[in-house]
Amino acid sequence: MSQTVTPGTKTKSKTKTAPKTQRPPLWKVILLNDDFTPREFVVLVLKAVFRMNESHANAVMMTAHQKGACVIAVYTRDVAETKAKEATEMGKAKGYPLFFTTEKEE
Ligand code: TYC
Repeated sequence: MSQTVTPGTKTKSKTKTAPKTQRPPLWKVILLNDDFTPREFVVLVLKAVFRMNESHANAVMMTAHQKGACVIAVYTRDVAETKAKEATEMGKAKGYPLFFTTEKEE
């Protein structure tokens, strides 16, 4: 069997296949509301650990305050877990119940 192939011409099926490069799964960091941590302290932690500016940190803090929780960012699992732990520890060091958790993004 013979087939003429023009250089640079695709002879295979045009059906799209999944890319070979896999992106790592992402994990959400979630801020939980509580009745004790001062609002200003939550904002301070969001700015320090999650590199948020004042207005974004305020908006995120208020969403958690009003709705009970707020997804604040997505990272690879390692980074998400490290930041959640670090931020929770900052509250703990001051005696506050401030809590950050992580969840896999589906
Ligand atoms: N609810 C707290 C208060 O009224 C403030 C707060 C907001 C705490 C968001 C945690 O994730 C939080 N002092």
